[in-house]
Amino acid sequence: MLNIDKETFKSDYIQKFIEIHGKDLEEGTDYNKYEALASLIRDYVAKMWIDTNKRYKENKSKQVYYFSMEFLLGRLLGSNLLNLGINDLCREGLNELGIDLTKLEYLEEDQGLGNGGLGRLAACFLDSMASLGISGHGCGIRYKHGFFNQKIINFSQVEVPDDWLKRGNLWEIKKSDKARIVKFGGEVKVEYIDGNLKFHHVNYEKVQAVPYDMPIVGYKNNVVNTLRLWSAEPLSNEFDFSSFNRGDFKKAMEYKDSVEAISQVLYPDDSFYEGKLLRLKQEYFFVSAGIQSIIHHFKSTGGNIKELDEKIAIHMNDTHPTLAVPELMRILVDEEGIGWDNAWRMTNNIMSYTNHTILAEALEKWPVDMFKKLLPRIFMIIQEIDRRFCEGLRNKYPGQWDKINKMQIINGGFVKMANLAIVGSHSVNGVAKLHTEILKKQEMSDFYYCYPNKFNNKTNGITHRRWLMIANPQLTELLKKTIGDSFITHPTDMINFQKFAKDSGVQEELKRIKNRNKKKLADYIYKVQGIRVDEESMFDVQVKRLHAYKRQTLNCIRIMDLYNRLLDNPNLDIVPRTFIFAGKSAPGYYLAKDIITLINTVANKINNDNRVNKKIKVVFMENYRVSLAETIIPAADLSEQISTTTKEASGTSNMKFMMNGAVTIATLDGANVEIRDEVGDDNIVIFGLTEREVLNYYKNGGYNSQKLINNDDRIKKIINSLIDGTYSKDTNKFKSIYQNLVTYNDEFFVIKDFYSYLEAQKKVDDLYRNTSRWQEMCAVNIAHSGIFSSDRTIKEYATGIWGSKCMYENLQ
Ligand code: 26W
Repeated sequence: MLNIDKETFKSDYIQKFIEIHGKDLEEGTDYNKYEALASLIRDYVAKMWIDTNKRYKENKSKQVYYFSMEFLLGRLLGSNLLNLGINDLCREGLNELGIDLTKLEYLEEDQGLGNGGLGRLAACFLDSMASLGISGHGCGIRYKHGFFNQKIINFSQVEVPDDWLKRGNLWEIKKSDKARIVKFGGEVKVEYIDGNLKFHHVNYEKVQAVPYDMPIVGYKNNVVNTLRLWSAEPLSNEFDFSSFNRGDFKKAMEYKDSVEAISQVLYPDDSFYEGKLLRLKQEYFFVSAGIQSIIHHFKSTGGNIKELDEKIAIHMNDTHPTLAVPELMRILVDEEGIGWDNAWRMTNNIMSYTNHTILAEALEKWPVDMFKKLLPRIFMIIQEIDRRFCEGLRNKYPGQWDKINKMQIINGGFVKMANLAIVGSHSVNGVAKLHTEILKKQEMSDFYYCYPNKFNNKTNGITHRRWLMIANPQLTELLKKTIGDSFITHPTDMINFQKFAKDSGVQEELKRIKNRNKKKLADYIYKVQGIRVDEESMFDVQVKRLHAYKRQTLNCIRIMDLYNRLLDNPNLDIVPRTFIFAGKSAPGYYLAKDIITLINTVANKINNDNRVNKKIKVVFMENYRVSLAETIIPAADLSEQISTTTKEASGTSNMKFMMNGAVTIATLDGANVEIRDEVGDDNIVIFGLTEREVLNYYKNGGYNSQKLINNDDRIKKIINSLIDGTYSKDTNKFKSIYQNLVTYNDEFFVIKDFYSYLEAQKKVDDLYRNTSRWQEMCAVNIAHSGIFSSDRTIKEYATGIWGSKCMYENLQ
């Protein structure tokens, strides 16, 4: 914890301001003031950072490296102030200087280097590792452009590039002296020396990987870990200067552009794999640079390479970093001269892998021809891994060719990344109990029966520091007042709040807090979208990536149905609701984009219809991102977690909502199941097909959406309104959605679950009308949310997978 007093802070701040801006504080813009504050905080952090690294070196503690293509950090000023323990002090100090800290915090650009769940999970994990005193660091890519900004124009999504670095990033430090070379293309020459094969990679193209380090501050524990993000930069001596001098700029520029392209932009695909060469380049680029730098650091701090697997652990966040397996083998075998068997044993001990989705279209597989050309030596190593693996399989399963083919790493002209990740790791985990069971029994069953001990579950979590303490300070205060502050370092202590669930004073306070958060959101909605919403209405929220399996369509068609019913019967007795949506679609995912257009079109119609707009309003909030989530989630009454059962691996917004005292309406999918187990059936509203039913339909058929629609006038009316001009004169506009539900037999059972969903929504209305009962439910949800802190998850990873220790006893 940083030890400074307010006066010192104030004078440091003024000094810093003058130093970086060369003018007086009074002359500065708000952004100047933000810059001075962030720079000062970075200075404060710097010493702790150095000390932490010294301690790690002295204690020879095992280092964990979390490899991820994505880190969705959001804003950092607030979380750094909180974790340093100087939030209040800074707020007061700045106040005395006439500066509003909150205003400065809002000026920070979100660091949006991730798509959704997987990237945000990585960010929560970094926060928890540092806060638990685990020597765990992130390794990823410093994309020049993060996830695109979403604008809604004419009711539809338009993508605008994210230029988050335009004013610089005050949290990073460029470490040019730690740059590494990553090799692409070329050929491999084989030599036979003293009875051993030697491999020489020649004629390759060199790409320079330059690290930018960011401090990851632990909560009041003097720990600062590192997030190292790699940027691709051309090497000046790789330019063909002779051609440059001859005026052939083109060639030189081509090299420069092709290198810079590697870290230019984050792929905006979520759960959808495209076999793009540039993506494969990105994957090898950061993994190779990361592993090289780990080995270099290990050796330069006196480590013996033969003990590498006792001293480091590398975690692969989904299959995107799987080339870490052959890259580590390459370095151990080709560069360190370690024999294959030993290198393989060590690699296996070091690597672990998390699967985040069972969707078939998300499985990465690279065409062999493309792979071989880009990474010739890595390809050879994978071939050798595969050869040995299949030899083992043939002994174990003689004659079972189907099984062996399915498990093979290189098969059917593709390199299958999940197979490589499983074979190369000592641990494979799913992200919620149900998801892990599905992996074991269905998607990865062959591997599970082959290596039952590798498979384990680690239910996801969220950092309660950002998602409760920063996002909802008033609720945090209420918890401190009622149960003390032990929950901050021991989040499962939140269970003590259960005692207050029926306390009318606490219930009233909970309602007051929610109302304040709702007012804040309502003001924001009015400010940015010009829509006035009723703060007294129930805020019914679905915010997440747009995806057919997440079923924003189900939510939307029940709103269309409600609209029909209100028009039929203006006195219909319902709880007034504001339906809030937000989320981005992948730019090439046309169905998801059409769903956004539909929601906005329905919103426009309903919001402008005076017959109904006192009772219901629909808002699609533009540009969903971490900072917006921090405003929306604490204001939600109802959390929509309505994916088709079996499809959502875990979900993590479900945990964020619960922690902020929203009630969940959910299918028994992903971590919803565990939330239900925690809070009990009385404190969550469950609907829809079960896992068994869904899997049975997928396996044996028997579902016919057309029949259901044709036999039901109410459903028929809604579905037809997609194409009969009710919502758009252009009757083709929502045809893709219509066809999806009708012609293509509704892959995600929207129609099948429709009535069950309506019934559940009716139950929500009834519960909400009973204010005391509703507040009790909110309190129970808050009390049980502690187990979904990522501190719990990370402890499980540390003890169950990485074999690393928490440094601080009080956090055990
Ligand atoms: C290569 C294309 C691609 C891109 C992203 C494939 C797969 C992904 C991610 C794994 C998708 C993702 O973010 N999955 C989400 O991970 C969360 C964290 O574990 C879970 O909570 C979500 O349920 C899961 O959808």
